[in-house]
Amino acid sequence: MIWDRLLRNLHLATLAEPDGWGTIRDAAVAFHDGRIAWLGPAAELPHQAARQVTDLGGAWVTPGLIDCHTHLIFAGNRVEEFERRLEGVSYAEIAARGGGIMATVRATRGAGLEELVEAGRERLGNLLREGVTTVEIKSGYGLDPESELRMLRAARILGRELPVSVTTTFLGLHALPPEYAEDRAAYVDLVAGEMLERALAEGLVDMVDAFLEGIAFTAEEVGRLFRVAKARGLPLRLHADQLADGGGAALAASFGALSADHLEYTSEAGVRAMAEAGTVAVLLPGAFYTLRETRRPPVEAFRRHGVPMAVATDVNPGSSPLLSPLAALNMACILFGLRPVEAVRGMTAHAARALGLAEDRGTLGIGKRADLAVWRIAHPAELCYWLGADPLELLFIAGEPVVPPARRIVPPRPAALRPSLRPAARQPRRAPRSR
Ligand code: DI6
Ligand code: FE
Repeated sequence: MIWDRLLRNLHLATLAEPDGWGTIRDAAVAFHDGRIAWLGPAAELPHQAARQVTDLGGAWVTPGLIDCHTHLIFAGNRVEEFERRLEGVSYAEIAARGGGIMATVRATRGAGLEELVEAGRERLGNLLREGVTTVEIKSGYGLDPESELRMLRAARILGRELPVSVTTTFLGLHALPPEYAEDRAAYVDLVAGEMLERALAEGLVDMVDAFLEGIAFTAEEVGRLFRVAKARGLPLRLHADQLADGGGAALAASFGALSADHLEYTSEAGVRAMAEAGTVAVLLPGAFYTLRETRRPPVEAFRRHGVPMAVATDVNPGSSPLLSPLAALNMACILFGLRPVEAVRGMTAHAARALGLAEDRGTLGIGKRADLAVWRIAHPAELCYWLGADPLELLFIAGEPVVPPARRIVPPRPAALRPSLRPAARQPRRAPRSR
């Protein structure tokens, strides 16, 4: 057999050990058919030909990063809400007054498929630029059947268009749309019924998520959706215990959810339930930082009970306008006290587990998907250390080299810039570009 590609002159952090980086200095890696066919110390490299040989000049190589929790498809942004929060109005108050998530829902309902794809593509480019090779994208800013489907279609299009793998999550229970204010049960029925059915029929759903919180949905409402989803064999996630202890961690565990996410207010009993169920704790320091929270997730208890911790950006226009996975790693260390190796494992091995993909990716080993990030650093802990550095040199996705796109901010679109200030119906479907 001739390998497709051989990488030489590199150091590896495989993340394949339960603790530690899984370091192999002076290593080599071979790919075949998009998978890792061999890896180890260069001195032990078998005599085998490769179609292409790439010298990485002493760079460090890690698994491609996995951003396992994002809401990166949406229209408009919420900069005016950012300003109001800085004046002291809380996230929950803004939501209660019809702003917050609902402001983005109005903008997203008024946006066409192409506009959603374009905005998502630019945001996703920022993630690739920092080493992401797999990303999860949630719906949840449509909250009606057509708009939820449009968001999920946009996510699928991005997955086909870009080299990155996209996993979709249906988040119909994100906020209660005002048209159902008097009949919550009818909305839950719509989500668990028509919306989920149609999204499944189009092949748009890899997982199901919900927002369990005082400002969102109750345990009973989430349970109704989860029972339906579980009966359909769908993996579950849950936004849990972000603003208060709503018993979300234990609820997620009781359904055997892949992950419970946020978890600032999770109790020891919740942690224990997650440990027993094998549910991953997804930590989202960008939301903690943006909302200036002070209550930290129970990291020490997760360690003690052996709950795997993942780290993600939670990219969204309200609580985490964070387009930098490396900044999320830094925040996980500085704000939550993770060790750098825990943070990086949280965006590789444990993130893969939160997406049900641990067999396939998230660590480097023979047979794993050849998704690798090549970094210009002298030690992998530097991925957590620098803020605002641009250390990525190259990606390999399914064995193919991908030159990361230039770092770009989302170009301003005047008509969509302040969506909450104008009714959705009057928004042009395609706003004029101004670059
Ligand atoms: N938790 C979050 O962090 C996002 N959704 C959620 O349930 C925030 C969504 C937003 O504010 O737009
Ligand atoms: Fe979220």
